[in-house]
Amino acid sequence: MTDPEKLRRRALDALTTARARTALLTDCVDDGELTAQHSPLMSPLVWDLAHISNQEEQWLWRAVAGHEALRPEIDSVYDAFEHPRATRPTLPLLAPAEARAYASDVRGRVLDVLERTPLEGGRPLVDAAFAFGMVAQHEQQHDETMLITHQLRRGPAALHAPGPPPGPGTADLPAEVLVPGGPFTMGTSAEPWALDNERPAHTRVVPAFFIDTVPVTNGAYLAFIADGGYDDERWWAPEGWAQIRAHGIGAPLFWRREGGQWLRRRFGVVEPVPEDEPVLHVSWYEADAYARWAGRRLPTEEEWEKAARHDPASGRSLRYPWGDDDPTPEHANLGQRHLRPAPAGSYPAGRSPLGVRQLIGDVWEWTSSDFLPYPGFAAFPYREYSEVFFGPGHKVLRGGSFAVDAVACRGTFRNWDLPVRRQIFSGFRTARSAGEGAAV
Ligand code: AVJ
Ligand code: FE
Repeated sequence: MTDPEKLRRRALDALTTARARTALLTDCVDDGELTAQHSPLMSPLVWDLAHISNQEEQWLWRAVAGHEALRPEIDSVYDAFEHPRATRPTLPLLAPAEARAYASDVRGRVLDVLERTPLEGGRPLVDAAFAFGMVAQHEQQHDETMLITHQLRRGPAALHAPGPPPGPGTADLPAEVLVPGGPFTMGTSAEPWALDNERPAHTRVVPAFFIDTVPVTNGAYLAFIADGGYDDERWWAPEGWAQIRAHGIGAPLFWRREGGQWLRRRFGVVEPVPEDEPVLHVSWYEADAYARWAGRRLPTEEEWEKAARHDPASGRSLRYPWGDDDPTPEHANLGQRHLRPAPAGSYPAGRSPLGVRQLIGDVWEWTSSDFLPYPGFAAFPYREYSEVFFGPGHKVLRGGSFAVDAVACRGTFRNWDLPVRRQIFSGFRTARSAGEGAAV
């Protein structure tokens, strides 16, 4: 991946793929829906649309190519740190037609820059080869954010996609996999588009542990609900107990019980909760409570990454559970190809060397870990990507959901959020230290 022509083609491809998805997410609703705020947790879709292009302008047109701002007056409107999401509808936002015109103006200029910029021997402000990948990932991350907004939006479905293939199920799979103790390489110094928080590669010694072969399913989670899990304070961290009491929470977000049956709303469609699918839209507190109820715990972030990347045969850390090749549809459920996770046990070709499945794609997996810098961390290219979020307030999620594009997904990729969040495409799997507790 150091060949500049290959990087240029990959950047063009990543930018084009991201823009097609942005168009899909913003062309399927009318101007009223684009400018409306569907939830105080989210921006109006038209804010994301122009924010994507404002970042692209700042990093590629200005920082890499050295040009003046195209519209300096709008930078502050699209600065995520100046304006929290709840207040964004009150800003002087570009109207949908203006936002689209701005987006295509910026993209036209940026493609020109991509053609003419040497992708080796980076410029002082930002390394050009990295910057194109960062901008493509940023757009895809906001595409996932916009998909969350679509899920929160009321009214008939605006998005449609085929369901995932049925998959082989879990009958022939062990419930858990033993990951042997010892050192492994966590993080990366080699991936050209890895973000600052994934760097640098370093050695961690991880004691032996067991981890679930597949993510926790709706069926398993229903047993926790049926057993009174939401009414038993023993399982809950104090802040989690306070949250479920204050808001009357008794099931994952978007679920409701009707006539003895659990239903869920999914992108405008109400349907029975499928028992074989990984559970989605749970907070860190719900994941943590379930794990305690099951006599287990959430994996730490380093356990998760060791399960996903460590190859006991070579002692090496792989880019993905299946090896070093980029993801294909046989490996994982990524890229909003389906508007839901695939049944547990799917994608045998995507399993890790030890046999753990669906680590990449389907649902983001909560880990027990706080979001912290790796030893040797250096903020790059701006402190507000990761550094300002480090600390005990944010929990790490790993693996990526069905709404994550391959360009923003690696065995090393780290996501984070507040432990109360449930609108994100979050699920989990459980673990236990070797030699402790009983297999469930
Ligand atoms: C990494 C998903 C937490 O959406 O807040 C987008 C990604 N950073 N624009 C977020 C991000 C700046 C970020 N997350
Ligand atoms: Fe952003």
